[in-house]
Amino acid sequence: MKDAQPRAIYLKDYQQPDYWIDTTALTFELGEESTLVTSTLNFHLNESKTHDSLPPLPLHGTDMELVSVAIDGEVIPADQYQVDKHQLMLQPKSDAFETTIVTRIKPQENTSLEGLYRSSSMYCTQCEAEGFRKITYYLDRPDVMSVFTTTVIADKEKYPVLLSNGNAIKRQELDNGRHMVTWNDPFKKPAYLFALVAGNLEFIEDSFTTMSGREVNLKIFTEAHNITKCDHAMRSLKKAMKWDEEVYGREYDLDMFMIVAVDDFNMGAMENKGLNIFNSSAVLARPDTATDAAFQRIEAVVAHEYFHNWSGNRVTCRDWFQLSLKEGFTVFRDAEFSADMNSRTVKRVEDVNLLRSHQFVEDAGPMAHPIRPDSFIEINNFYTLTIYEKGAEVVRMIHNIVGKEGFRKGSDLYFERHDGQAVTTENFVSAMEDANGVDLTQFQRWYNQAGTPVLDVSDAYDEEKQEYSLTIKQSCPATPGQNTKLPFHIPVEIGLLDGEGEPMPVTPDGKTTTVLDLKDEEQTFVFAGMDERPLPSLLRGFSAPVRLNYDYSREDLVFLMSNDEDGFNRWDSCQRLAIDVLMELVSAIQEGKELVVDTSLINAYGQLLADESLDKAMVAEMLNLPSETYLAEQMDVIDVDAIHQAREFVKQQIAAGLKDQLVDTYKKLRTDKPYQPEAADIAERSLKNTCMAYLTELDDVVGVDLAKAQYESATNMTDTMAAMGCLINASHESAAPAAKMVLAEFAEKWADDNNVMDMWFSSQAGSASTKLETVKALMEHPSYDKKNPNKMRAVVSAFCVRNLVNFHDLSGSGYEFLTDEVIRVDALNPQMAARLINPLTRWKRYDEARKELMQKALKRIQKHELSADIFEVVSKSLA
Ligand code: B3K
Ligand code: ZN
Repeated sequence: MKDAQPRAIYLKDYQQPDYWIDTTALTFELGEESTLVTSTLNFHLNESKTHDSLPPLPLHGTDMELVSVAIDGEVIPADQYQVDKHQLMLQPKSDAFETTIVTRIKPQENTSLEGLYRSSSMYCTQCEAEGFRKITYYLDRPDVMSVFTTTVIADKEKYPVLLSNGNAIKRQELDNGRHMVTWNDPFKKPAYLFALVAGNLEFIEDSFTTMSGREVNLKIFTEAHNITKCDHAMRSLKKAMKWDEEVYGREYDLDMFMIVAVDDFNMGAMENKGLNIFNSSAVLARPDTATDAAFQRIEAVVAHEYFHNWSGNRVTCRDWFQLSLKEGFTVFRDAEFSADMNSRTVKRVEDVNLLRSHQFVEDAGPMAHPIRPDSFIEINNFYTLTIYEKGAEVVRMIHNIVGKEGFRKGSDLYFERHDGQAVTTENFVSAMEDANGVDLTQFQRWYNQAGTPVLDVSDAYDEEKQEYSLTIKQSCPATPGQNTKLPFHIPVEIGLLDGEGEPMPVTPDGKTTTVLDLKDEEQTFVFAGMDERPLPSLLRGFSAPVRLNYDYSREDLVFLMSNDEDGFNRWDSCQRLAIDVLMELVSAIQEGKELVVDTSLINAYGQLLADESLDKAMVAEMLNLPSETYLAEQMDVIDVDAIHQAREFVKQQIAAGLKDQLVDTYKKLRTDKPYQPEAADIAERSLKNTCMAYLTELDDVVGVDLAKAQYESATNMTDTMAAMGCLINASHESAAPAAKMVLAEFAEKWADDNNVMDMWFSSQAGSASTKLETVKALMEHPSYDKKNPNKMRAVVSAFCVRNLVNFHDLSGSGYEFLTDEVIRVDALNPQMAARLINPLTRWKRYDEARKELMQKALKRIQKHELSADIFEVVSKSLA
């Protein structure tokens, strides 16, 4: 370890700071060698705390050189303050005072991508969660909110664009070819929302008139070679601004809103006040460079960051245990936005897929935590699917409990009550309760208890009484530090179908769908007036983030697939059927039995293809077999080889059984319409490319020829990538030469486009047909960059997360590879290392041989000098 073992901090220890900061004035002198930061802070004593005498003032600060400290204009000699690796301790002499602190930092050498750093030719910042303390000494905690004024001084030729939060209030030419711009942000904010950008950037510009008639100037900045790829992000921003006014009554509050695209970024984007900084992969798109998925992701991320202006910035978090207050709520908001802009059911299916394949795994693993954790060692490890996606599910449940109008009343009250404050998840729930007169006391357990609840459902029909009853039992597995759980309040939306597939009334007033409020460990719900035994449609719309067991027969599932009025459950029934068939094959493989695919699955798929009245995007979703990751989730001891083999076998059988229909559908959907990233067109491309993927599974030239032809004639990146992906994935020999040719041609054409090359890398690294040696060779490719997070995600994570058979190779070579990478990256960028290591933390789920190898890998990492990030993950995984 670098220092003493990092220690956990606890929510129960939260205390307000002894001092508040009213104003923060910063001056940055950006130099080629180092940057000088001068901060002038106005403090006052926190009167709500009792003090015998003036308490000391510890300021956070790390990785910087302290040049000088002054209080109220007087320089303090070094023996009157203490400074160490993590803080600067001052002793105030009055209850209101001004500090002036000068520090020197080296952004050029900052590879952690936290604080102020360089990305290609520019300077940029990332301060959430605790990056501001790498810039200057400060009370770097979200409950300390202050008004910021920022002056940036830099060489004018190299850095003509100098940006910070708020409005530019002064510009000036200086000596030696330098210039200076001063920005002021009138809204009080915590330091994690501070941003600075300096570079030779171009921009596109637009404007938005808010609901009260104010004109807001919108700008998207990027390096010159990417300027033609910003239009989609701009359109998305304007849609998001309008939607937030219409749906939440939220208006933008500054005269200017800016987005900057940077290539080196640890996550997707950051909601800094008025100056969002984005991973270039979440902004840049042109039909020839980005897929439908990228277009949709950009729309969602732009909206997400914009929505934070209210849910996160105007009302922020009291401490980092409250992270889901802003993230869960904002993910819910962006999901609803995307649902309104595109297809609601498809969006729901995508989100539930992500949750079930990845968040459920997290919730069952060594890092499991409630959406409001009660302790952590390194907060960066808690930007998780649990905080974000499960957090959004919890907000969605509240939305469904109080209804759409009730939710709006609740959010209005929340924003009005807490504008300008740093608050807790309880404050959010209270606003919802107070605005609606509901009691969410038991519901709050969702915030404090980790783990995915399990519902076991059984039913009975009493013909004489004409009564149908559903008995639901809930339980929740133990998670680290929480052995037993209290019952959750779980809203279970259901419907009942009669023998003809018609919906039956389930409420006294004749509604065909209803929500059962499950609050006890076991509850029975009785439905009267049932003249036949119904088939239940359970957990409609995935009304709660739980696993649900009910003993459906395959016939039941096929029946629900075509008759359920709930679109989400039609998809889910199809998934359940596919899982059932696939898991039967997994057992057959393990027992060395002959493999036979149940024709009910193939027939059901055939019907989906035949029914032209269905939404094409949904058909594509239904034809997509559950991922290997999700299938792994279904097994007590994961058998990656059997899963892969079973899934490949089913794909081939489907392709063989439905070949003509697949070719037909493919041909019908081929078009030369100009590309539009609109729902209907996306749906058509998605179904067409799904058909092609099946056809390339067949050991004949039909699919390969289609894919080659599509690659050659494609007019957009969606079709190009789909064709290339099919050729890479095809396991049979006839596809190999075409795949090789296409990969070479693609790499030559797109060598200079980082984001496009990321797709080239990841489609190979994530494919089961790519062996570890090839992955290592990819990392020597001239377009690879060993320090760039997008490249690491495209190669290392794609291999370890998606290419399961090769990563889990019994030789242990995949684990060795990841171990080496984690150790290498941890020394540069701990946040990234802690993301990469994730697949190793799941070792308990594998067979003895793999368990041992994975544990050995974790122990090898543990022997190194580690960041707090990796220390926490490794020690919790081995505990
Ligand atoms: N709030 C940022 C995430 C910051 C992550 C810091 N490790 C992006 C977002 O959720 O909008
Ligand atoms: Zn967010």
